[in-house]
Amino acid sequence: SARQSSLTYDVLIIGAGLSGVYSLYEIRRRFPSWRIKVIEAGNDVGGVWYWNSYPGCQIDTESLSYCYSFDEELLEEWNWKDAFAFQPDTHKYIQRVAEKHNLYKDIQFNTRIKSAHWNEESHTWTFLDEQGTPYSTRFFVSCLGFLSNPTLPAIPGIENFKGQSFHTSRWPKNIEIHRDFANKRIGVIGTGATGIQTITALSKIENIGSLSVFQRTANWSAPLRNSKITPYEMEGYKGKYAELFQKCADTPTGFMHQADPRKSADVTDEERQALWEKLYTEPGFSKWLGVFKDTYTDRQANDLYSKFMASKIKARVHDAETADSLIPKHGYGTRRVPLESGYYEAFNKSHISLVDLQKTPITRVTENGIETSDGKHHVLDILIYATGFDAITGAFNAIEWHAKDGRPLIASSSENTQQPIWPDHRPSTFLGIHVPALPNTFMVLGPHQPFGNATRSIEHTVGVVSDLLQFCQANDITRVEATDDAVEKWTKHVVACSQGSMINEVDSWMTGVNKNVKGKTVRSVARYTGSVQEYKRWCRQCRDSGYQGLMFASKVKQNVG
Ligand code: NA7
Repeated sequence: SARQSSLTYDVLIIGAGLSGVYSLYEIRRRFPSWRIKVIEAGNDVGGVWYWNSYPGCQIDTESLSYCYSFDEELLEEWNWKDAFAFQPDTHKYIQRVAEKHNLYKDIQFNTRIKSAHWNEESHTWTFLDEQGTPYSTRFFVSCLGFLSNPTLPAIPGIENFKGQSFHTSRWPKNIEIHRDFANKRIGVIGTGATGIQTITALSKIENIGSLSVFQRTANWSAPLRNSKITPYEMEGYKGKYAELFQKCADTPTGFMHQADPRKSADVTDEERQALWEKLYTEPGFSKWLGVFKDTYTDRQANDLYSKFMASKIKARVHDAETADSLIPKHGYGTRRVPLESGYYEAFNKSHISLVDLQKTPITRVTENGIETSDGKHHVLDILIYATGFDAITGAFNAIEWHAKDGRPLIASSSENTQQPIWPDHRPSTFLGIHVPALPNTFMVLGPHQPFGNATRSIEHTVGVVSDLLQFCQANDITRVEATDDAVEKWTKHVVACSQGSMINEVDSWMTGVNKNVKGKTVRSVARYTGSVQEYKRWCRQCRDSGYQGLMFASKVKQNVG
């Protein structure tokens, strides 16, 4: 590799979750002589599976289809205990990957990056951590994660609460629920995938005092239907991994599930009902992704399915008013569908209550509880914020960027008042990998990457990035940047693919809205919803055309781009 004395690393990776761990493995494998480093804010590998250790935290994707496919030996070795693994197991799995491939030695933990400066003279990035320690690198691989920057609710008085309070992704490691939550009055704000898992888990702890659920928007949730995997079954699955990964490669999302090719109206009422009932009894995302193909594009089709799902909720919740509050007003599946294991039944317990914030919004948090607009004071000992994340662009927003032209990435500041590269948190990218004005930056699981199974997506993208690095190495290229044309063309394509989907009509982290984050109020298209196959085709075409859409330059040779 072309080295310069001032350069500390050839590749710096930020984040040691599933993206960062695999990036380190693969880039080191392909470039054995390069100096590669991973910087991680937490004190272990795992990313979301490190940070989110709240009770009941588990995956809604089949673990067999979510794990890495690259290491056949590990597939043979690893035994999943549950069809949908709980967080401790997924975390152990990622630790095992890091141990097996001796990755820990190149990962620096407990280090949070605060700023990034591009140096045009040297074609390098300089990152500064919280302590001001610099890390210089030629190439930067962003593995920052799309749900890694937690947000607290913008509610008056949250700083006044005197009891214990924390965000679900910052669950205190020393809590023993049976002991510490005994007879306590607990409040949970938020009913997304995290809130639903937390609430369900807490509802199964017999000795808690009370549980108050503060729900602003009801979410459509449906049964996960988890099951144990016996050692005998696991042996059988090991022979079928190749087939399973192929199946995932053939679906538009990388999940094992895909839509029924028929439209809702192509079949009789009875046939429709029969498919829905069947999906309802199946495990996993099939009741989100396995439905008739027009369910999220045709309002009537969606209404029918929403009614079916509403009837399921009504049948499970005894109190009619509570059931009514738990049934969402938006169409089924237009937000991420959280999967549950007894969520609705929780509300049949006398010590668990739902506070419908549509009817009685929170007015403020007090020293010992929450006050709602009806004047009621909900007294609490423990307050849990399941209030989600500054998603997708949020981890980028936590770093102060100094692009090639000095522009900030997302937020302007008093020191830097220039128009940001992503105004209103709206991303523009090339292939969801390249960011305008941030040369030598490659995103894994960044904005505009395909919606779907994260690990399948990671393995593909890291391959694309590694191919590009190989091209750079072979041609002594020290600077890579997407052209404005390529960014415009791809970003337009991403937006075009999203059109016609009902998902765009609803605020959620998937449409880039979070009212707890300053300026994040405009809906944007943050993920690519053309198919994974189409995405791969774009990436292949870019490479096979000799990287059309990218500009190259070299500090070693004459400029080559
Ligand atoms: P989500 O899905 O963003 O859910 C956050 C929840 O917190 C949601 O119910 C919000 O209500 C609620 N929230 C946020 N701010 C407030 C305020 N100020 N007042 C009341 N309620 C509030 O995050 P999750 O962690 O559950 O899930 C994130 C993803 O992780 C998930 O989809 C999986 O893919 C894994 P709102 O809906 O905004 O009205």
